[in-house]
Amino acid sequence: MTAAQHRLFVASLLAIGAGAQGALRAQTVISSFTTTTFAGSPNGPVTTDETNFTFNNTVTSVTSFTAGSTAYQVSGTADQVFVRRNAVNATQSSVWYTSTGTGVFTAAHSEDYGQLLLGNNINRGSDNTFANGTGPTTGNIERLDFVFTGSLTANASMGFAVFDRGASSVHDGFKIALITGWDGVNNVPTAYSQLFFQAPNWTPALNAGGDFDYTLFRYNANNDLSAATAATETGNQGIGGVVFTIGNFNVAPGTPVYGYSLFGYDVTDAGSSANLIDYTNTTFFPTTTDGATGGGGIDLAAVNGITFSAIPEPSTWALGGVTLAGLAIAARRRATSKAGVQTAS
Ligand SMILES: [Ca+2]
Ligand SMILES: [Ca+2]
Ligand SMILES: [Ca+2]
Repeated sequence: MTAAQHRLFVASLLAIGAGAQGALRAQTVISSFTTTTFAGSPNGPVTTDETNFTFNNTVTSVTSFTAGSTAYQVSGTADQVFVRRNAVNATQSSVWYTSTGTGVFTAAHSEDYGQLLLGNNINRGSDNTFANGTGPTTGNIERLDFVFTGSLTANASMGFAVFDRGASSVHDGFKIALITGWDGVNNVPTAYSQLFFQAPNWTPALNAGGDFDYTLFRYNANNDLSAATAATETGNQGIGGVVFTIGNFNVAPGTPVYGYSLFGYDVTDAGSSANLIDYTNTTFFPTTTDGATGGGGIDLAAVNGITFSAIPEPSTWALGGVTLAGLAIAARRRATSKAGVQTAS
């Protein structure tokens, strides 16, 4: 190989490396996922307004997923959730539960909107989360904060996933930013990463067991879900998911991260992430958000505040094996050398 050929060879390797890094920096639609189910004991009635309903208290958690060529596994769980509503908005909200028959629901009933969403259970979630209005199909949330009180340390293999109930290719758009500063006294974010997004109508829809039946529960008391105003509307859809890595947020490895916030697709930061802090500023958080896929229509599955980490590829393990073998040979050499020294003394 001539010097010129060598330079070309090195340049092509660098180009391949840059391409791979570029791929890692984009959010990626999840192509498959695995779950673990924890069966519960059925109970009902749980509230005066849902007297005829049974909740099976079953938790079905996402344990791993594949996005692009990377597999991820659960690595952490947030301990706090904050539901940010603008007081000028209506008090309506809407949630969904997977149903297994008339009046029988898979998950546990939740009496609090935030607690319903926090954790890892694809059997329930929120409906039209960021849609504003007085109708029953509105969630009236401006921002959802999922917080790791002790903070995380950003690393390149870290991923944050968002799951939406929906039909194939019509999943809802939304925006997301990492919380990089947190006031633990007042429980408010003080700094954000750059705002990132998933455009509407993403595909494919996923569901480990095919589409499922769900029932919508409506409420009109902000986060208080103890008394439903309606619970008869049903549907049949699947679950889609998207993973974001820290590269999407322009956050350097080693940076403390306190969790992330989700936003409707109409939220803007006008080029400054500081504008994401005040969710009551209607310049950046419109209070007229509609429930369309390009607005506030996302129907979150309750897989929120979970960090995932990329599972090293087999080739990396093989390389690690070679390295370990090398270390073992070096260790034997040192042991032999040391033994020799002992014999000499
Ligand atoms: Ca949806
Ligand atoms: Ca809004
Ligand atoms: Ca929706």
